[in-house]
Amino acid sequence: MTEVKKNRLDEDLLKANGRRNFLGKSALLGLTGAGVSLGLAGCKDEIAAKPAAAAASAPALGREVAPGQLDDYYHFSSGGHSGEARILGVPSGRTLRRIPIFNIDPMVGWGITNESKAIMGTKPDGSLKYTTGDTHHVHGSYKDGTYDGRWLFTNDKIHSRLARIRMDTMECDKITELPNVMGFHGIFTDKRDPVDEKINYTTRVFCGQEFHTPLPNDGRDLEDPSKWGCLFSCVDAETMEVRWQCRIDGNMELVATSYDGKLAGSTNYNTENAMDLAGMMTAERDACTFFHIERIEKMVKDGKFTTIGSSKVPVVDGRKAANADPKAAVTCYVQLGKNPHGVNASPDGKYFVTADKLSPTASVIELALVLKWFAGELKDLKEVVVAQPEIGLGPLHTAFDGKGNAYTSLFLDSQVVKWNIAQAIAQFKGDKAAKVVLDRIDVNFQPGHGYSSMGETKESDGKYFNSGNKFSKDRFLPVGPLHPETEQLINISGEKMATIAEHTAYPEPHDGIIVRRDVVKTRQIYNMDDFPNAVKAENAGIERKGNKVHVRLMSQAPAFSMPIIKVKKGDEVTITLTNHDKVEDLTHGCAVPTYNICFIVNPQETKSVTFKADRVGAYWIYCTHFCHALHLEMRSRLLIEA
Ligand code: CUK
Ligand code: CUA
Ligand code: CA
Repeated sequence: MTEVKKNRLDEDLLKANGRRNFLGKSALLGLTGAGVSLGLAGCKDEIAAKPAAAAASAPALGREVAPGQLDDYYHFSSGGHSGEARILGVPSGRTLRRIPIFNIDPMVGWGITNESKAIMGTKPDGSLKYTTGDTHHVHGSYKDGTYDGRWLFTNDKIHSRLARIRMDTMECDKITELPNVMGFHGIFTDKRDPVDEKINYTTRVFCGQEFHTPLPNDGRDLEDPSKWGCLFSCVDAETMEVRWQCRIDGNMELVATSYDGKLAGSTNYNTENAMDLAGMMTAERDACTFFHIERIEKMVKDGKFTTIGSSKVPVVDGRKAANADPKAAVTCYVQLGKNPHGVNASPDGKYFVTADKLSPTASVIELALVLKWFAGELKDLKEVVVAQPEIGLGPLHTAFDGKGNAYTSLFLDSQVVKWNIAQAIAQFKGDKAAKVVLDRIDVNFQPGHGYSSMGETKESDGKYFNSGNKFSKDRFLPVGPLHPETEQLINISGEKMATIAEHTAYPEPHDGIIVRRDVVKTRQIYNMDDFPNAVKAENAGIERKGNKVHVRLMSQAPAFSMPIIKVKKGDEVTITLTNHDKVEDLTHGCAVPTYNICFIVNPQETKSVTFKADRVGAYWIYCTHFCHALHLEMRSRLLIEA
């Protein structure tokens, strides 16, 4: 029991003692290095008071989560061109769940059942419109500046779609395709309403467009890039409808939102509006484009917008030429380093920090000054950049510890660098004694995103940092030419960063968030009445209407409600299956051999599939999910007669 406690972070205890005070105790014991302070952070005083040697000999502190014990954090990760999202445990690194979104997943039946197809979107013939996707960023919904555990949102870069995941079941429930957008990359939820004080939660999701295209993309202007453009889209978090779009100059990479709800920003690496690699690197400086949310919504309200092609979504002009007057502008373009990549909001709500990829700098933008510029009270927009520390080569993304420090991934240096924001500002003002860079750690290898525990909220707690490394090379057993990627967990609770663990990731996660476990409240059993097509004893059985046959089936371990199902060749068969087991973790499967059908039903859940019975014969419908000692016997005969 003691062993287990040692590795647990106890939030209440931390609060009661005060983190600084508590970590101070660890420091007094002379404990530095991998995971030690993390491991001790949650233990009772008598454990902390143990001799240093005893504590130091504990195995892999901060990483081990004993059998049967739970992780302290959820790690919600994107899955790149796998098209899915994932849930891992922190600090164990255990994979807890994969959430299919834009991909097909036979384990759950995503892309196979009628219900999932309706969410994914179908062509007139009923087949899926798309079966591929590329998820880069996962962000949660907010309330009072921190996660409210309601929704996750993620992007599909290939087909410019935004997906919503409900966090009680961890299932995708809506997907929206953005009109006239290609290369939808950056995404961020808003954190409150810019106007209404009472709306202190997420109502919008902002989506950036990375690849400019003709607008509309209907064959016109193919040879005239001056007419191409990029749209910043605002999606309603509740209805998932696109509220408005804002056309800008250049492009959009990552997106960030301010804690007051007033501003969104997006890095802009192609201010050149170039068509090729060389062209996109000609300007010595690029920009972060800022959006004044309240003003854009006012313009939409006042009818000051256009529409593009067949889309009815209002499009506001955010290009430079139309936004020269600060007092009326809906956008501004803040100059910073060359080809910037990430932009992240500091948890104190004061700054956006950009990682200037092709410059060795990060840029710190003070948001109050951006608002001052929009109010016409700042002479020069350049003044909003209050620091630009040199931190290393290939900076991509920045995370925060809630103690004033930033952690930026350096792709080219293959490092994470810890630096202090206040010191960077002092240095920018001329303080030669400022100590900006505090620590560096090598990562294996070449990091993309880095993110910290609760780091994108006001509750940033400075414990864990995950480095999403793009190459693993020789770190794991070789498995052919395709290597896994590395998620490298780093303890950032002390002065020095220390690696706790490395684990593999199936390509290719980009970004993620690390969420305290108490934020997440999942349900274990569905409510049967939430499914309008639920099969109950009174409607179970076969119903025929012409050549349309509806098989209403129930499952209860270890049997399906019908041992035999007879249909005729040429019938269009719909099987609706409701799982009547009301026991936690008692899931059944349903597979139909040679008909390409495979899905599961969780306790009290209903799903359906439809197929054409175009081949005669006997087919054993069987349960795919081990559910009972008689799981293998859980089958039903489908007889398709000539
Ligand atoms: S991007 Cu991949 S490492 Cu899509 Cu957020 Cu930076
Ligand atoms: Cu039901 Cu296996
Ligand atoms: Ca550029």
